[in-house]
Amino acid sequence: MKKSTYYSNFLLLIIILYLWIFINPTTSLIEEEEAATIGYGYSLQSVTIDSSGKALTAYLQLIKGTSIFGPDIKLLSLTARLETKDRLRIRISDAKKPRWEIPNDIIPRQSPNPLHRSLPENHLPPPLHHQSPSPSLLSDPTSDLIFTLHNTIPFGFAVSRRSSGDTLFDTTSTNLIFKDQYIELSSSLPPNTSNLYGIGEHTKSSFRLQHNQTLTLWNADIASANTDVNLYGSHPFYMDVRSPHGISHGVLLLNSNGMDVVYTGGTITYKVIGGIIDLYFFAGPTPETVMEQYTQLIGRPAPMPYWSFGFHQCRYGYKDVYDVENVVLNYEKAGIPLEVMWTDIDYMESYKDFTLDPINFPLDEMKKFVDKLHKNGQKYVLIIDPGISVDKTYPTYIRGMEVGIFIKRNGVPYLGVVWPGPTYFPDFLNPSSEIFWTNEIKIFHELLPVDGLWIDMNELSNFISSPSNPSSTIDDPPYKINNGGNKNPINDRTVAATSLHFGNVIEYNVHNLYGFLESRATNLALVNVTRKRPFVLSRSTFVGSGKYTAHWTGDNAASWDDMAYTIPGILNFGLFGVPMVGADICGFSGNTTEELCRRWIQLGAFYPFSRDHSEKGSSRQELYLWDSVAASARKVLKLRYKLLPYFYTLMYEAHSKGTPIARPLFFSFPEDTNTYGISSQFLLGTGVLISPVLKAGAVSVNAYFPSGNWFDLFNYSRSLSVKQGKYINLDAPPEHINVHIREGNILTMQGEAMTTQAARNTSFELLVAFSRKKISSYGEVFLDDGEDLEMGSGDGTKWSFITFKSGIVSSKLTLESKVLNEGFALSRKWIIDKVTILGLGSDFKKINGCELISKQERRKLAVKVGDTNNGFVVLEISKLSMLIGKEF
Ligand code: MIG
Repeated sequence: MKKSTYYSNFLLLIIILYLWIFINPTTSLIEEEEAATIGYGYSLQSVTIDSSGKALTAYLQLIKGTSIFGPDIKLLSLTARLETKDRLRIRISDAKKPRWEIPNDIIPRQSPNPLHRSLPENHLPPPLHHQSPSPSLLSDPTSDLIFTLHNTIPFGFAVSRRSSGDTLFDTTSTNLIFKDQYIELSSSLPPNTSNLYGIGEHTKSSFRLQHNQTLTLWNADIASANTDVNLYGSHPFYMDVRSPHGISHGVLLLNSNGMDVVYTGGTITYKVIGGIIDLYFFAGPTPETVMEQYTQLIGRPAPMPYWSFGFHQCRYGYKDVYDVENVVLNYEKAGIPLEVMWTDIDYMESYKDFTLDPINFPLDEMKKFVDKLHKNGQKYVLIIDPGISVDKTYPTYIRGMEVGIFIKRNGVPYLGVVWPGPTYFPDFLNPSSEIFWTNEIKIFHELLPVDGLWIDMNELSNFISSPSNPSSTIDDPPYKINNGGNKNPINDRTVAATSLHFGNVIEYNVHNLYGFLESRATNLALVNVTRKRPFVLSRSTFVGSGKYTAHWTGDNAASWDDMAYTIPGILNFGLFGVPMVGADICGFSGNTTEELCRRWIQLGAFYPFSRDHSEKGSSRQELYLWDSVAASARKVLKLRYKLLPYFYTLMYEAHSKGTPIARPLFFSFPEDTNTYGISSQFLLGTGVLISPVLKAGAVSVNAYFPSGNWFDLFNYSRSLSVKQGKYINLDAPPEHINVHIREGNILTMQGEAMTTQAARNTSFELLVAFSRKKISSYGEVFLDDGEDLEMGSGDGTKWSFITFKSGIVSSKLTLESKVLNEGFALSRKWIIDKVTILGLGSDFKKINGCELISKQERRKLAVKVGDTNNGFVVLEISKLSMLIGKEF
């Protein structure tokens, strides 16, 4: 055969192989190859259940291996344990050799297995009698979760819900595969009743996961304008909301290795290239309780400073400090509140962290600028990147080399290229990195007192890809995850997988943890340096990142689609335990338009984290640049600032219970299955519904309203009475976004202002959306100084928590408060000056009188009866001047 024909045949073969892989995207090679092989998988070897009935250990013996992706591990140990009544953990690993597991200081876990002793080499566990028909059970009567281990060939397991008999997870119709660099675990799901949310980070058009897709997790610097590919963070967690009652549970595969999650609707299959199976089930049964249970394990979200709920302006490409100062000035002139001014990498000298460009951002001017911001009650945040410029005259580099802080490969620091050119990357797995990082931040903070830090490029992002080391399969593992949607090499534009971290841990295993670790180090550094509650914004995240950082959804484009996709993006991060999340308002890349920017600020004013940001070279998009955008911005940000106490109280709820700030509708309406598929609206807390315009040219919005009475927050007398949940076509003229409060909620609001600090000095207003159906309407407010390290802990002298209840008691309408820790609220002399009550029937047009009763006083109050609309009466009680810290 001539050489050329040989090659062309070879090429043809490769093309055929590729085509074959391509047309079979959801079935693995193993399933294909082994479909006909009988007896593949593992069999149970011995099962021990401890006396409490809450923990079980078994050994799994390989029946027959497969020939691809490397040799199978012959003996596995399995433990299952009800760690709490609401949490079941199933752990499967090599019985004889430790494998990579996420360190306990990253996510603290219980010791995996009270029964398991590492098996000595050459020792086999006693065989099980395979004909034994009875499965082994973990079924503790206090728990709603039941674990069943089936003694079949191959073995399988299932998790079910005691109260409903529903099967939550079931591996029995599939085979477990467990190799060094390939683990496959699959469960069947009831496709008609199971609704999955989560598994990210990806940009998606639909919040509910659609069937027949592969979700890849491998942190990458891929712009979020790309849909359905792996992005900056990895969260192998989903919530399963079961129709028709919305009974929910959560599932976490705690694993930091690269993976593909294949979801068909009828099955979910994890294909993981390392680590172990460490699977957690959270019993719910409501979405809120799933979040409470999930964040109990992974860590509760960090409290965010009060000021971070103000409006933020950023841009990549600000020319100099004067440019930035003008932006601040123009916001003021336009009467649009601006809380935080940001600078991107432009401020640095040659893109080196902790330096200032002496020409365009000279220290003296920057100091004056930051000082002026602070005097105005405003804040300043800037960006830092992980890559440290390799420059022998650069102090940060010199100090880093002295402590040997950088990730290594082949015995020397791994050399990458980022903005400054050649860079080394700090190894945040190294315990010394915290001292190093804190010191760098301290030195810089002494020069320029920044209020928060923005950490970018921490996937890790690298402008070059290193060739694989041919002598191992680490850089180029046998199973190719679908990196970048294109099965890109895992080394693609990141640090090589064979690089080494502290303790000789390979990058391969900890790649997805880098952003998490940098967030932790940055958070701790800010705590040490400022002694105030830190604000960190990280692009890359992992399970548990919420305890250290906020997140934005990265590089979207200035397009209508991308604006719409921010809603699923933000809702997902709520489920991931990162409630402080936003998206670049008006769009990052490409040129925005007046209309898009106007609609985007209308929506973005209600993101938990609200920041306008754009790319260098794109047209400028500060909100004051167009009159119509400025007018809209004033209107919606005014409402945001009035709602600041509500946002902040939701932050407190997130911090104490893990409940997201921005929530899917099914959190409040789990019995309404129509809410399961909604991706274009969201709730703030339980009762504020945001229904944005997401289409060019539209002046109305078709929005879904679950049953109940809803009141327009921009105009209280406009209301909707919805008997049964339905879509309603609402007017949405160019300057307007529909924001409604549902009956049964009481909002604690304050006045509008140009800064959060000024807003906090205004008096409170209670807005009661009265409910005739519910026994009482409810609301709460958390108050503290907004920047204490702790939020709501300690001896209670530094915070107050007040709840409000309203209902009809012996034919009188009442509103009462309960105050926990009155001291703090009283010390601030905060008063409630106004109460507005919506949703009363026309019988309230005539009122006999109104009285304020508290321990201290009893006085008559004047009530204004407002317009009747749609059969509702609005009552206003003003000039109340009652201390919020005193119960009434
Ligand atoms: O290579 O710092 O997502 O927000 O403006 C791009 C410049 C680096 C990516 C971030 C974006 C930021 C930009 N950064």
